[in-house]
Amino acid sequence: MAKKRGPDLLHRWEGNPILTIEDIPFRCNTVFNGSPVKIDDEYLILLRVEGQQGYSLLALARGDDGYHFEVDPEPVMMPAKTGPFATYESSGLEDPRVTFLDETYYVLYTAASPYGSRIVIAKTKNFKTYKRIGIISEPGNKDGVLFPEKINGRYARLDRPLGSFNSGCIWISYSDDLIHWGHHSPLIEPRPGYWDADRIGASAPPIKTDQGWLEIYHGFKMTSSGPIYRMGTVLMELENPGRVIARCDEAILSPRMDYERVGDVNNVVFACGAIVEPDKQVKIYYGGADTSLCVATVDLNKLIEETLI
Ligand code: BMA
Repeated sequence: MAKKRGPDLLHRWEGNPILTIEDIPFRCNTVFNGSPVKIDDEYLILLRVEGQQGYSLLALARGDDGYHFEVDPEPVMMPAKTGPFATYESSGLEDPRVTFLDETYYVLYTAASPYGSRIVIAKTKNFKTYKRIGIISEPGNKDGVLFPEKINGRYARLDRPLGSFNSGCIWISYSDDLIHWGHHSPLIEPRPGYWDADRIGASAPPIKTDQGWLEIYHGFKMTSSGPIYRMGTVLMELENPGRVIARCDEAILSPRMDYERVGDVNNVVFACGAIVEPDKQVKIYYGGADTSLCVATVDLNKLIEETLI
């Protein structure tokens, strides 16, 4: 008998969600989007946790198999109360993305405030102490992800400045020092008629593969009952990632399970990072309905193949 194909390319872990507020040792409203790293055999996930006040902060989860996690007793990053970052973080720290580069873990997160979203870069070596090093975008920008290596001698990142009609494209930019960014150019845009018709943004830090840089991004399509957030992929040239090799037609994951369908924001799957295991299985960590953290897996070659179709 032919093997039954599921509706999604990604395979959800049967034990999803991996984290809910029941797993957070301090009182909070919700836990959702998180960015993973694997250091030796330990998995860490930098999590977005929304407090009861309504703004988000960052917490840290630790585990040894990629599926079971414990969360540290205290948040690891709170919105700055004083200094140059405070003005732009008064409504919280959102959607961290972690990249290992130059022996350092860099965290790009969205600083939220009445001035609009801005991208901040911070760094850590131990995930206990974090040093903010710069505000690297104008207001109206978010979804910043840093490439894990320099490209032709310059740092590179993707982000999503808001464009006309509250929509926006994914852009690429370059920098010599991680603080001052330029050479901005659009990479991909929303596609009318598709699952990513109305808004898109970078999700995971780009993954280097033999065939190019693989970006797992998110997109939404507006419906009469609100947006549906899905995940997809785009492949960029290794030497010049501003050039797209291929983009998936089909979403790789759509909200279908109750924990993706129903929550603080319904119908959302939203990734902030992935781990590529030595056997090329990819674990993609994603928020479900802005109310839990989940994981789904897929073979890296399959992900690339489906992008190239
Ligand atoms: C985006 C971000 C994400 C969130 C998603 C769905 O704009 O704010 O943190 O998961 O919306 O609400």
